[in-house]
Amino acid sequence: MSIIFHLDLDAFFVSVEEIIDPSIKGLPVIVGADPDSGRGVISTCSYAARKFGLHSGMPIAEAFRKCPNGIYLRGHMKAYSFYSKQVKNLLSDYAPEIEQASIDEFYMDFTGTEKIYGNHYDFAKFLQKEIFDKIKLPSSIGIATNKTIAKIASDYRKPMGITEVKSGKEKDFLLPLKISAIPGVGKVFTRNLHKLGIYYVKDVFAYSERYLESVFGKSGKFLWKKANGFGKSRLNHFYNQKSISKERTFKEDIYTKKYLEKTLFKLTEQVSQELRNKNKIAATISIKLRYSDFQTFTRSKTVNPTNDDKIIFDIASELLNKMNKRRAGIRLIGVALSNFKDSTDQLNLFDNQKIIRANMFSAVNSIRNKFGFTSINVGIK
Ligand code: TTP
Ligand code: MG
Repeated sequence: MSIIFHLDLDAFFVSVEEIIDPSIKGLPVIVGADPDSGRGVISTCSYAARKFGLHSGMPIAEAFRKCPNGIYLRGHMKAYSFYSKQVKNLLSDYAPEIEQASIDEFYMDFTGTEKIYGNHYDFAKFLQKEIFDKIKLPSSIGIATNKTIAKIASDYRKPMGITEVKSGKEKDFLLPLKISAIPGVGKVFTRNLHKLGIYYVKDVFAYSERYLESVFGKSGKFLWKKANGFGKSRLNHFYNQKSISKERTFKEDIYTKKYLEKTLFKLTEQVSQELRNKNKIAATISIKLRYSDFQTFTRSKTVNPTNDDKIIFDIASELLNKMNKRRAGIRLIGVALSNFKDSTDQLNLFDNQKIIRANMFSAVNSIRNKFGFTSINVGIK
């Protein structure tokens, strides 16, 4: 049985703004678009602002009507990334395995750690206090046997909450919750579920799995599984220590395919270089895309293990083309390599082409290690 913690920072952007300017603590603070512009939405707002009915994604003009005396800030993206890294570093000191799921949320696998850290609830309290004392950020933690329940649990009692759902109690915990508490059940799905009289998780059981699937397809099946307390326990390898990853956040949303491919090319060059420095070859190539509305997707492909820039880039761009079907702008792109083997396993001695490429890359590596990454460019297109 697994033990997964999900830690989510409370009102994250606002909490960072409160570190930058402590005089705004406790006030209705809104980070997002400029209300004078009349366009754009709230990124997030303080709990004091939430009392006025404000929330992430609300049009800024509506927010201003509801809360004209709020403090409206545009935000400091660099500071948010900096604090996010601080939190990750601190958690990495304790968590054997960690997956960062967004800028302010982390899954950690603490299976089998009771002997080292004591009971899970007290340890979660300790972690929460460490982050608050050392980084000055409030957070909430959910503890459960899988990722889905842990995420729902971290959201259950916010801010500065800790919720533990013991093994076997998953369904009891879920039944009284609103259907929208299930991650992935968005606005439109919620509205459609209301039409069937499904307002709470317990209402799902008025219908059979087959019926829900017949009405909603895959989403119906997904809903049934989640309502029954099922979820994954394995952390996503995109972020764990057994992978090499690089990502880039754009200042402006990107719509041009060419520019995305160029960025992807640079990133694959960098991860491949790091891979070769470690004398490894990787079998799994993953890419990650975040759209302007913060929806984030990853996709992976497993192939014959390689450390060859060209092969890695070709697979990464194939994944990109398969994935990028939406019209929305792209805010972030990332690439990760995982599933490593030692590079000595790789070469078939009779494969001359491979040996030539391997020798070339080894030469490129030593030049780059000596003179810096940009000292040499390898054309692979
Ligand atoms: P959340 O964790 O969803 O929100 P939060 O941390 O502000 O508040 P909570 O206490 O409920 O966890 O998102 C983390 C950050 O991501 C948030 O501070 C701002 C940003 N964000 C957006 O920019 N737009 C959005 O629509 C959402 C949901 C978040
Ligand atoms: Mg949060």
